[in-house]
Amino acid sequence: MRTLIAALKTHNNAYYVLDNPMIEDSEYDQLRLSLIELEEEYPDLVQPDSPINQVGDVPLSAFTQVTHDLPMLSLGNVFDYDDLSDFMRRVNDRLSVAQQNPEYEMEMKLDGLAVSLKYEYGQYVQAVTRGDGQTGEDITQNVKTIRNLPLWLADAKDIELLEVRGEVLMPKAGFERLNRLAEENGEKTFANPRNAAAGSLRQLDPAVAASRPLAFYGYSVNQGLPERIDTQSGALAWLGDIGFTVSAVRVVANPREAQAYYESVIEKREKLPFEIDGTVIKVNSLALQQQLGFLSREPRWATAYKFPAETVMTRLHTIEWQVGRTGQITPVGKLEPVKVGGVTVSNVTLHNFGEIQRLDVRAGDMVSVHRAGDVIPKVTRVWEE
Ligand code: I6G
Repeated sequence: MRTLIAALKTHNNAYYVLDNPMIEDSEYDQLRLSLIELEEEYPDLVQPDSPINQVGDVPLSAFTQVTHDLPMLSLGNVFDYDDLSDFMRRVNDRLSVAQQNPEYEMEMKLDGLAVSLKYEYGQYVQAVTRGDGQTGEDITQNVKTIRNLPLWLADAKDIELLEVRGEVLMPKAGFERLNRLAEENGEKTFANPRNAAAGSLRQLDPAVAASRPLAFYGYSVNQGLPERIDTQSGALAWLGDIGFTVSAVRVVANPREAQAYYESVIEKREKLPFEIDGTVIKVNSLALQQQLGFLSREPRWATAYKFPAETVMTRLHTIEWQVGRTGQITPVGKLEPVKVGGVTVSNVTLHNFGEIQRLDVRAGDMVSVHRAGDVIPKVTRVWEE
């Protein structure tokens, strides 16, 4: 049973998190079946971390509201190097001379949904959405079906209450598969992986949630962290050690190093298996975090260093017809200039008359313009309302 569980965990991670299956689905099913048979034969030996009961309980009629022990706050934003330096200067202003220029921890800002998990003596007991920050919805049954979520933490069996927060997301490949399937079945498709993840967590039937390719990435320990751990980077390393998936961490010393990390993440962005919308920078020392505290609803010791928006709204003033060298006529939308993907855009190709008909776009419309990476900007939507 232990061998089968270890193999299933490896393959769940390869499939749901890395999106790189190592065996055929039929072989995977065979492994699962072998474990189910052993569990039926030896019910007393069913292991607490068995992935078999991770496929969804009975449907709910509604979600219960749960008040967070500690509020789930949000992060402030910075968008460029100057804002980032200002943030780090403001941190310094609140620290003593001896505490100046603290170490910072950085990680990617995953574009998912924040959830709070609770484990009692190592056993998974609850998952709650962020909600309004004070009160969220109990989504314990749905989150339980997430394949890379540890249900049993052997290394935390002596911890009365462990609260881990993190992000539930749908990897890009799983999202595309899900939408392709929905299209084939004539069902509604999701606009993006984040919406798909949100829709999956809101399912009242956990069996539906179980069929969705979701993953959980931990980003903080809010209760029950062993006392010997005194940094955010240490907390994440510990989460990784006890069985959680966590994203990679970089410790930086100054704004230049922070900027270099941010730029290295932008470089990697397209190739990542999931969507991100920036990076997060936190004072690494947990004691200094405590000392710095909060301003209204945001921590003073952390901020999101966001990527430039890739989809923005603007007005399409007119449509002009350009005649190319070969005589081909191309409609070009003249936009109210707008910053998208880090550059200012004032013209957008509408390709051909068919595209204008498809979008039903007219002079004077409010439109969404999308520009990602080096790809030319395009109109993705017309806002009729
Ligand atoms: O919304 C968030 C995403 C990622 C966070 C966060 C985070 O750390 C990587 N950290 C904090 C402290 C908060 N929100 C409030």
